[in-house]
Amino acid sequence: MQFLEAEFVQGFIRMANDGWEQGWHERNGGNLSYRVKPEEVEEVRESFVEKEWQSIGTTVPDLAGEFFLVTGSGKYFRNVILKPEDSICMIELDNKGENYRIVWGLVNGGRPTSELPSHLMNHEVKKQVTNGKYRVVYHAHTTNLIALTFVLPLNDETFTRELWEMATECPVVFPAGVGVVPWMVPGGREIAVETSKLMKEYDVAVWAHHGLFATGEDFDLTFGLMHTVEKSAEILVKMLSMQPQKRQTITPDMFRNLAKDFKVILPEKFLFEKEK
Ligand code: 2HA
Ligand code: ZN
Repeated sequence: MQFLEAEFVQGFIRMANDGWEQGWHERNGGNLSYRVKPEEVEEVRESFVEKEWQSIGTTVPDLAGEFFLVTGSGKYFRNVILKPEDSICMIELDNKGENYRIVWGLVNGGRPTSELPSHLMNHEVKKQVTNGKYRVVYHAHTTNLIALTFVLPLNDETFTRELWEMATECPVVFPAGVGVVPWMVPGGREIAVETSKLMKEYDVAVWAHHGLFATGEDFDLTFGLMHTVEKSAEILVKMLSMQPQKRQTITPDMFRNLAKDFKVILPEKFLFEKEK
């Protein structure tokens, strides 16, 4: 099969373009990665041209030998649908999870996303805690959520509770809540370590004054998660712009009732009584 015809490649390209159309990917902002299934690797293996091994910049032993489809460093989400072979690549990890090599794409040169350490460390944690179910890691510069990181205290409890209150579906879509990483230099191992620690517990991590990371089983669920969190952030920005106090909202007991009917577990640490 032609590489670009494979369903997982088509799904990746569509998701990148959906993010572009949402306005979350100015210039080269954001990045996307997908842990490719073994049978999908075989579908496209005949297209591989293996390049030299390079250091990942961190170690991910539980991902040794795996293949990933990733956006390229400095590449624009806008261009993924127009020239995928120049904008994205498939990489293979070595048998220690220390090095990668490009096996397809980035035909005009370049490297995988500058956030490769964060993507791979998140994949490693999610592979462990979901028994291999999760395959997608997505980073976007979501406008309203970023705006909130200048206004709300930077902790998991506040972000989770405020986002949950803005739309009844939120606690059902992300019942575990969201984690918050304070401002850190992007692109390196340190921010990757902090983010992947949060990913043991959450599917979403906020990067203060920068953007969001979302993880999930497939493209639809991961994009939908990003979209739901950002929509909720937009409602909160609109609400705070009208008046600082809520006249009415969803209360902790209402969340407990919702949890019962929708059969989700909502951690009590997010259902605190607020000070008046
Ligand atoms: O430019 O979003 O975090 C890509 C990024 C870095
Ligand atoms: Zn970014």
